Amino acid sequence: QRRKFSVAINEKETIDVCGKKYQRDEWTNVTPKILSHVGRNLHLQEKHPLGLLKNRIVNHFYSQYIGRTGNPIFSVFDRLSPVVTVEQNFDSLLIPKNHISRLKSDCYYIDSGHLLRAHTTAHQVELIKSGIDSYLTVGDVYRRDEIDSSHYPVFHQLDAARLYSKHEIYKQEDISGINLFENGDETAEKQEVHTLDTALFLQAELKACLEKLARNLFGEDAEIRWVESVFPFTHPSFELEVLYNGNWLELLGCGVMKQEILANCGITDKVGWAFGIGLERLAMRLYQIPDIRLFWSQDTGFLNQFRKATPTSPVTYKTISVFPQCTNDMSFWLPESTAFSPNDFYDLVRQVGGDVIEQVTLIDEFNHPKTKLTSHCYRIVYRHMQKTLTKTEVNRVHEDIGSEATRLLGVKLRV
Ligand code: FA5
Ligand code: MG
Repeated sequence: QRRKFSVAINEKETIDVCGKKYQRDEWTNVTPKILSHVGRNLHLQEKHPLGLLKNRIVNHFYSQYIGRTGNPIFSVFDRLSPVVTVEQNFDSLLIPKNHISRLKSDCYYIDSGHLLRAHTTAHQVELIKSGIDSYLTVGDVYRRDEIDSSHYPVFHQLDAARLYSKHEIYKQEDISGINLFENGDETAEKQEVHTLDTALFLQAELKACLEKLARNLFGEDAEIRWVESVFPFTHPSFELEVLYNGNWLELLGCGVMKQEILANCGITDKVGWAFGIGLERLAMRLYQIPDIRLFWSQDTGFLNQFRKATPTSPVTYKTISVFPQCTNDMSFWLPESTAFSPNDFYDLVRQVGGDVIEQVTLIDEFNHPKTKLTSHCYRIVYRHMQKTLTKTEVNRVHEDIGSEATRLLGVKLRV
């Protein structure tokens, strides 16, 4: 059965996403393959490992953070549309106009004004503007990236923010002499408008909150460490890492919210912190899931292992069976006149080959001294999750990739 590659990347005028039509323009780079993930909502499936993990984190926050009225402090938003504006994903978070994270080679744009969110932080400003002081958001996020067992172009994040007013920080009676703000200098520890006390309070609350979460998930004696980091929307910023099989694994990014963002939301009397966690990495660590593609599997051999689980039950995933890999290289000359990014090729490989593609790596680059042409050689590793692929099946997909790359990217195959 020959694979049909019917909806080519640039062949239709409009695209439908979540029931809305968008006019294609020069920014459009979202593929049908990527769009087929929109609406799967793995994080909303109660017995899916991502749904179990999400509920485990939500339950932790519900039980640990309770307000004066007895209600949870954090509200949960897990059904926000993954289609966001450039303003939401970038501008509202003070991400500079020329920041690399905005590039077409890194994001899935629907048109020049819309993209599939690259992080759940895209919802921060709308939620805070609507009057919410503490929230958790959970959702699918989309990034163009390399392909291997721990990178997939769609993954899930859980973001949180918490705001504090002066009387929530200083619980004593008379707080009239205390200021959250000053007209100072930015240092490694604080923003210019925060007093050092404000900044240190927020940093301590944030770290305590996340250490408690990490210990809930990984046990009291999990080895964790803080690493300084940089985000355009927080200062100071940190990453939390956990020791996993002898390697430090990055779990999340976080920091003290930039006061300018709160000011843009009309908030002048509160300060806050925020964080964003990648759910797949956590789930892989928690359930011993060896390959990120498994989260998308509809195979009962995978799903049934979680069917009886509750958010706190320990599940250790057992690999159903391992089928052999099949490796095939492809070399081509890059087009002379148009731009070419390896991510374009990675997308195309995924588009044509689907989930039988396990890895794609650029293994060789060569510049011809006379013609000035550049050639790339990619190694494509094929592996089916449920069966052994025959050489003929692999060759057929490999040839399809070659002819689609020729047709759509303008490359010239070398034989
Ligand atoms: C962010 O996305 C920030 N929005 C996080 C944040 C929120 C910082 C609020 C400060 C305040 P980053 O790109 O590092 O940051 O991604 C956050 C987490 O998502 C990572 O720590 C990692 O766990 C996960 N993640 C990132 N890229 C991938 C990927 N390609 N595959 C799987 N997980 C990933
Ligand atoms: Mg990071």
